Amino acid sequence: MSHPVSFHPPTPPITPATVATWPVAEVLALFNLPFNDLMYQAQQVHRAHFDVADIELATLLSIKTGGCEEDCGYCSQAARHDTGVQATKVLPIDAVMDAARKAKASGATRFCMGAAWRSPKERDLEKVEEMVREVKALGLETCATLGMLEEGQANRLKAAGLDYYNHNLDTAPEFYSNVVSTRAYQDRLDTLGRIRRAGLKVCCGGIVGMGESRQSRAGLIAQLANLNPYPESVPINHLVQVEGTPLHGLDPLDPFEFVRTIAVARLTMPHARVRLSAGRRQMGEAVQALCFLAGANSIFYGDRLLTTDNPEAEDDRALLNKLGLRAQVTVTE
Ligand code: SAM
Ligand code: DTB
Ligand code: SF4
Repeated sequence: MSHPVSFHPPTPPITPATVATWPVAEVLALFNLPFNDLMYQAQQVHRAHFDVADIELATLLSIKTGGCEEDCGYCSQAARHDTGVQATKVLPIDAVMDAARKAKASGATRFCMGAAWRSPKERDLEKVEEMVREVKALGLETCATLGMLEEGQANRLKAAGLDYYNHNLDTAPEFYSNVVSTRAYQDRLDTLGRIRRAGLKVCCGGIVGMGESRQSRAGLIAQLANLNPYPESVPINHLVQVEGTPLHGLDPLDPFEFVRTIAVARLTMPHARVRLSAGRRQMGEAVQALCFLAGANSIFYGDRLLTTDNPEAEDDRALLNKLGLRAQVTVTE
């Protein structure tokens, strides 16, 4: 019988910056396992920590689209990329509440509000605080992704009732400058620290298929797994190639590499919700089914991501039914 390579329980916070729970080499060794062994190990860990039939449904809403001053190479919303995405103002509260009510009625338990900002300004934050309060009052879990935060801003969002803040590391440190030049990896880590200190739950993951090596995919997962504690929610996005962005036209990633990334995330962050995030539409049902087998237990649910299409909600319900999976039910006060 084969045994997992080595599982490390989350370590207590001694000196988080210096204690590397998962050396990159060990994470890479997981990636290098024969596919079936990796899948088997990931399933064992998944089954030890979760009901594998239970899939979390999170619905996304872009509350402020386009016109972003950052230069993330994958993103349709950077002002400097000619992608045809129109910059909008912040959505009015009524539109946000309509979308939240619809998300709840169709079975979502988490509502994630995304804004194309480098960081929120004072007036922006006031609007988001109101959105968070009202969405939370509907009984949905709330999540926001607004760019970099100051300490006080994270505290204010927490006080408004925010449950999760999404802020992705996106790739390995050594690959980051190939993708973004307007901020540093350390800026992302600093915001993640502020989110934690404010008592918010952390949603942090990345993108694969940006031309990175397997070593860099392992580097990303090691960074996530070594956050102390590791994120409660780990979105693994497959790059959605958008015309007009610098990453458009890259060779597509081998789908098994994507599935391996999910499996390694599951093995290294056993208690996390691993979300099969962007790129599902391009993936097809068979690859998605492999991702669920590899330990993914959350999806974005609803016809739209931020600026690109997600599978139709109806098709997702049919897929979950076919696979004998069911939507997770979360009760929030
Ligand atoms: N502006 C904020 C930020 O960058 O943190 C929040 C919104 S941003 C669009 C949130 C995340 O969406 C990014 O960190 C990235 O992981 C993901 N994302 C953006 N464009 C993508 C694409 N074309 N394909 C896959 N994921 C993408
Ligand atoms: C995350 O990791 N993925 C979501 C959410 N967090 C905000 C965003 C995916 C965006 C995909 C491209 C688009 O629709 O613009
Ligand atoms: Fe702006 Fe976020 Fe897009 Fe980067 S990923 S360009 S910060 S919206």
